[in-house]
Amino acid sequence: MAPIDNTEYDYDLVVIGGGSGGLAASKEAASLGKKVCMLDFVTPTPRGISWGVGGTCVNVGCIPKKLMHHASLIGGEIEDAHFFGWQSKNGEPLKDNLKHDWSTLVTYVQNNIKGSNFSYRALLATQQVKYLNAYGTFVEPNKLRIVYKNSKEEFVTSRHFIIATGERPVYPNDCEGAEQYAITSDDLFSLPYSPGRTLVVGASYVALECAGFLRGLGYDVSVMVRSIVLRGFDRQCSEHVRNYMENYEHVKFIDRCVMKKIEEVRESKNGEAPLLRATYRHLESGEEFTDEFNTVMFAIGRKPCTDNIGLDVAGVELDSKGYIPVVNEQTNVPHIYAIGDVLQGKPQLTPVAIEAGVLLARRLYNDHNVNCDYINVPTTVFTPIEYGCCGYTEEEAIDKFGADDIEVYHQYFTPTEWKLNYYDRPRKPMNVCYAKVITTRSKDGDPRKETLLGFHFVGPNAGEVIQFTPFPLKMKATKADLDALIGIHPTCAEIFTMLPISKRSGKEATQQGCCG
Ligand code: FAD
Ligand code: NA7
Repeated sequence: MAPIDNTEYDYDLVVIGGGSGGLAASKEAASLGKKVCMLDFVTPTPRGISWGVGGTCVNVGCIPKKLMHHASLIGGEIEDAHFFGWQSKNGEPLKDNLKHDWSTLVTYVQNNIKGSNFSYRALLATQQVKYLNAYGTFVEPNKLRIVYKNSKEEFVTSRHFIIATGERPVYPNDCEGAEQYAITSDDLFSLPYSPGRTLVVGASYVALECAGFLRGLGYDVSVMVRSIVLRGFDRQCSEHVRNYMENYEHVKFIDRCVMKKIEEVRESKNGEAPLLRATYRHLESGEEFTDEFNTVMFAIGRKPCTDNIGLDVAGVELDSKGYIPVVNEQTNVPHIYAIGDVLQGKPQLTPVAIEAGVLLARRLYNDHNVNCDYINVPTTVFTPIEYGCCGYTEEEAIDKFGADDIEVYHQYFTPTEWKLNYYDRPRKPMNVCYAKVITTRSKDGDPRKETLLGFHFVGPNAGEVIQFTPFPLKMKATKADLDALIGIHPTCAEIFTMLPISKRSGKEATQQGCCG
């Protein structure tokens, strides 16, 4: 913790950034009796879009993404409803009478967001956090210049600071017309026109999730992949997600290509999408291709918002990419802390930012000593077939323990709800869901000696299924503990209680029966 300092300051704590981490830390510190100020300011996107307090998650991240993903899943359910007896009043399949309206979805999603912005402001007021909608920059190690939207300027001093400024999407610097004509996820959830034929550039989870729900809403969607999809996730599961999107959802994948130029063929008017011409290049052959899209969205990475907040003046060290190295959220400057997406090498997820913020405030102001545990953090990719995981990927386990010293148990399966007339269904074939558990290997095959290392689940409601898997991982439970669990039937999650087939055995891992 920071050394004792008897100087008088305006605040005990100033939090720069009012996203998931900043809100959590501010409220916790105020609840512990501290005088807290939280700054939150959104620099508009190149398209001029900005939003209210709450940061990425609630405005342009998790929440609108999950709602739009859900909108696309509803479409899939309606498509299947026929097999469950649902039809229009004149006896037609509902899917034959279906059309999605983008502007209705955007209106409801944006109303939901505005409701959250409002309740955050109200909560900050009742919890005695001074909220300023202004941009903060260090001018001295204990002093910030804060600038409001109307350019009014003030200065505040504080004993402690928490940097919680998050990240923003980047545009490529080698694609002509990118910033002028393309969007990022920061613009998508409030796009004022129906996106139409869409090209998503990038192959991370943000790219695949957005491509997935746009396709589910009925748009023609292509994804441009520079190298591999879902870098950092388990390779087998990542390719499985991609294959599902390609083969059953008919998302088009443009492999080994990068963007070169975007031109406007027809501008957006009367609430209609523009028409853009995209020129892209194959990385190996160098061959150039041209195609037309209504929307080009870059999801090629995000940059920490640390370059324009005077961290050099405060003396805070950054790594070469602008992330902040910390030890238990403390930077190299003892009274300045950092949480959330700006941290070097930590999972960039909302619950991680919240947990770090709350625990940091308790350690600073309540004599607590619990640190944020960044290991075994679960996550889910909300693609058309969802993918949830926690712990080691198969590649990481092989790297760490060696291929001979790990065991991989796996099983393809079909959710009960997908089994009616599966041969007529375009999207939900048999045995396309998949579960995999990675363990250490016991040479004598005794599951009591096989420690659990990782859980992977590809199927519906993956987040709900995977949520409790950090628990056995943190408890260092064994495969025998897992086998001893009794499932809830008929669910998808029960698959983890019956995984007898190891990859090494070479046995068929597709599911044949269903109830014993
Ligand atoms: P942020 O929430 O980004 O908040 C930072 C705030 O600080 C912003 O409001 C910013 O404008 C403000 N700010 C920046 N500089 C200044 C300054 N100098 N002065 C004042 N204010 C400033 N995570 C999940 O857990 N689950 C998901 O499903 C998920 N989906 C996502 C989908 C998308 C499309 C994206 C982009 C992200 C998603 N994430 C998801 C990640 C999650 O949104 C982030 O991990 C989380 O928001 C990080 O919180 P934070 O507090 O670090 O930063
Ligand atoms: P990520 O996870 O950093 O991934 C970037 C993706 O974009 C990845 O697939 C890259 O491919 C690809 N990429 C990067 N540059 C290019 C160019 N120039 N052309 C084509 N493709 C490119 O970024 P996200 O946008 O998903 O953000 C993730 C963050 O959002 C996460 O940290 C949370 O905070 C929320 P590569 O594998 O490098 O070839």
